[in-house]
Amino acid sequence: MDQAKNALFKGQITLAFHRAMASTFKPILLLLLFSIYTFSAVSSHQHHPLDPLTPSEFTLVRTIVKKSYPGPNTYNLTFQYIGLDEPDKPIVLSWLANPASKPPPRLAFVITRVEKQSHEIVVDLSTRSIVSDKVHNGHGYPLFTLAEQFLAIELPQTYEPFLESIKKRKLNLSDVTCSTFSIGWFGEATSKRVLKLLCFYIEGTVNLYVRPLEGITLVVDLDEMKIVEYFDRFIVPVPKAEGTEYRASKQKPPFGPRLNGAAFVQPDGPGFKIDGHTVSWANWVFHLGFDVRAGPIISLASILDLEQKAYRQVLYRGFISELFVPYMDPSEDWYYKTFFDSGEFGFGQSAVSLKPFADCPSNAVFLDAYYAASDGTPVKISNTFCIFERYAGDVMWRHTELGIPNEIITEVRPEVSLVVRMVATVGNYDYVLDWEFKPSGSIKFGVGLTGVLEVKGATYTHTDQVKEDIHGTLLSENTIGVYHDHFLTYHLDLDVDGKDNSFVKNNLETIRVTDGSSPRKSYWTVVSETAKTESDARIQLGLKASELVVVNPSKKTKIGNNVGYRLIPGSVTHPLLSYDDYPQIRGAFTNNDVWVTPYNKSEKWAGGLYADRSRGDDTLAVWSRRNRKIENEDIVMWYTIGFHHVPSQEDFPVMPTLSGGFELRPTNFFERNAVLKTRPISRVHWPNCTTRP
Ligand SMILES: *[C@@H]1O[C@H](CO)[C@@H](O)[C@H](O)[C@H]1NC(C)=O
Ligand SMILES: *[C@@H]1O[C@H](CO)[C@@H](O)[C@H](O)[C@H]1NC(C)=O
Ligand SMILES: *[C@@H]1O[C@H](CO)[C@@H](O)[C@H](O)[C@H]1NC(C)=O
Ligand SMILES: [Cu+2]
Repeated sequence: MDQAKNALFKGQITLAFHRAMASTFKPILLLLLFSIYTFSAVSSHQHHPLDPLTPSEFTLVRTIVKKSYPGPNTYNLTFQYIGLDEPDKPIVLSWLANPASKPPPRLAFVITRVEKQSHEIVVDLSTRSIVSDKVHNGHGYPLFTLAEQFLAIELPQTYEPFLESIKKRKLNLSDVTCSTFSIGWFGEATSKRVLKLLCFYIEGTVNLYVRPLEGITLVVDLDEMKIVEYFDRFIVPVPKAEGTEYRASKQKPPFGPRLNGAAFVQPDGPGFKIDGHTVSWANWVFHLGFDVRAGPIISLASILDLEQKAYRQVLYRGFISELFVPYMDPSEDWYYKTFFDSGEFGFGQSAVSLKPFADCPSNAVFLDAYYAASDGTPVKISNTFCIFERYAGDVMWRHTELGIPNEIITEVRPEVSLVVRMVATVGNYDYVLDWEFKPSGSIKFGVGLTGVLEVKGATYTHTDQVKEDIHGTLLSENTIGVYHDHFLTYHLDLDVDGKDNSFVKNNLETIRVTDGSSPRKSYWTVVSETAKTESDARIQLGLKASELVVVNPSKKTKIGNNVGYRLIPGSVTHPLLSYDDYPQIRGAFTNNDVWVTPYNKSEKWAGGLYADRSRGDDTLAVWSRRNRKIENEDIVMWYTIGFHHVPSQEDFPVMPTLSGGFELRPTNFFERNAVLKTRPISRVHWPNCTTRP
C-alpha cells in the first residue's frame, strides 16, 4: 500500500468514527465499521496507467521542474497545472491486454508561468527528467491558481482609491471582501493576464454574493500582482443583509416541517469494491480518476455480459471538458461575465469536501483527491468523492399479467444503481455532478445546479419602478438575478466492444401513404445514416427526430443488429448569443449539441487548452472543421447539456437544486434485457421493528 492509499484509508477510518459518534442510530454504526473493514482489505499493486498523480509524484514533478530553472527565476515560477499526461490509448489498451506486463512510463503534463510566459512541460517520472519544455505562443492563459486569486483579493485592502470609495459609501472596510472574475475576450488585439475583482459586503450575513458593491471594479495584472486599473462609476444601495441568511443555526421561526428519518440500510455492507482507483460493483467495473481541471474522470467502464461470460467495453474515458456560463447583461460593469468554469477556475480545483449524511446518503464511502498548489506542493481535498448504492424506491422493470385465467402474475425488480458524486463550488455556484451506473447497462449523468445566484445591485425595490430591460429578475429589494446560461460539455470516448466505432443517426421520417394500400395516410419509420466525416456528426437536437447511436460496425448480435450505445439527451437548450459575438466565438463548442471527432489525445478541452482570454482558435468547433473521417474509427462523442436560467424569487437567498442530466443506454448491445435475471434485493429485517404486510 503506498503512502497515498494509506492516508486515504486512514482518512476514511477517522471519518467513519466521527460519523458513528455523531450518530445515535446504532445499526448504522455497525454498518460503517463493516465497510471500513471491507475497504481496508484493498490489495496493493503498481500504478494503473490512468491513476492520477500521487502526492509524492507531485513533489517529484516540482523538484524536477524547479531544478531545471536555476537562479532567481525559480522563486517566481508558478505551477498553473500539473496532471497526469496519460499514455496514448493504444499503449493503455496493449497494457490492458497484458496487465502483468511493465506499465508504460508515468508522465506528467505541467503548465508553468515563468517571466510572463506559459511553459508546457512534460516530465518523465520514471527517468526523473524533462521530456519537453516549450513556450506557448498562442492566445489565452492557463488556469488561475487558488494562491494567485488569494493574493489578488487582498490587494484592494491597501489600495488608496478603493479605500476612498468604501469611505464614500459609508461602509466598514473590515466587512468588505472581494472575489475574482475572469474577463473574457472582446476583440482586443493584445491581452494581458488580468482578472477583475468585484467586492461584496458581509456585515450581518455570510451570503456575500447577494450584497455586491455595484459600480466598483478593480483590474489586477496577475503576472505583476498589482492593481492596474480602477473604476468607481456609480453608487447604488448595497442590498440589505436581512433575508439573505441560509445557515440553519441563524434561522428564526416559523420553521418548515420536520421530516421523519430515512436511510438506505445495508446490513451486509456496501456491495462495491475499490482496488486502487478501480471500482467494481454488480456487473460494472471502471476506473475513477481526478484532475485539477476536469474533476472526476471515468475510464475503462466495462460491463459483464452474462451470456458471453466476459466484460465488454463501453466507455474508454468520460469527463466534463468545459463549462461555459455567459451572463446576459451587456452593460459596462457586467458584459464581460462569460465564464469558463473548468478552463479558468478548474472544476477539480473547485471540488469541496462532501458532508457525510447530507451531501451523500448514510451508506456512502468517501475518497480523497490530490492536486498541486501553485508552488507545486500536493494539496489534499478530503471527501472529494462519495460512492454509494442508490435505492430510491424506483422500479427497474415490472409487469403484471392479467391475461392468464385464474392467475395474476406480478414481477417487479427494484432499481438499485451505483453513484459516484463530486461537488464543485465555483465561487457562488455549486454543481452536484453524478455518474450513475445501472445494472441494465445505462450510464446516467446527473447535473444539479445550486448555491447562490450572481446578483446585481440596483435602486429598484418593486417591479412597478422598472421601465427598462434590467437583464434579469428583481428577486428582492435592490437585487436583480441576472439572466445567464450554463453549458456543460462532456467528452465521451465510447469504445463500444472495441475502439473502432461509427456514429449512426437513426432518423425517424414521416412516410405518406399515397397508393391506397392502407386506410392510414402516414406513419414514421427509421432511416439510418452513418456519419462518414465530422461534418455529418454536428447535431442540433430537436430539429429532427433521431436516435443517435455509437455502434461497433464489426460486432453484431446473434440476430444481426449492430451493437451500440445511444445518447438519451437532456432537455434541448441551444445557445442564444449570435455566432459572431465574442463569447460565442470562444464558446463555439456549444454551437452544436453533439459532435463526433476522431480520437486525438491532445483534443481534450473543448474550449481550448488555454481557456482564459481565449479567442476561439483552439475549440472543438475548429477541430471539427478538419472534417476528418469518423466511420469505423476510434471516435469521441461530445455532448453539451445546457440550462437557460431565468432566475425566480425562490432562487433567493440560496437556490434549491435545479437538476438535469442525460443517459447513455445500450442499444442492441446485449442479446436481451440485461437485468432479466437480476435477483431481487434482499429484504432487511430489523430486530424490534414491525413491518406492515
Ligand atoms: C520575482 O518576483 C519578485 C517579487 O514579485 C520581483 O521583485 C523579482 O524581480 C522577480 N524576479 C524575476 C526574475 O522575475
Ligand atoms: C460599521 O461598524 C460599526 C461598528 O461595528 C457598526 O455600528 C456600523 O453599523 C457599521 N456600518 C455599516 C454600514 O455596516
Ligand atoms: C491532434 O490534435 C491536434 C490539436 O488539435 C492537432 O494539432 C493534430 O494535428 C491532431 N492530430 C491528428 C493526427 O489529427
Ligand atoms: Cu444559473
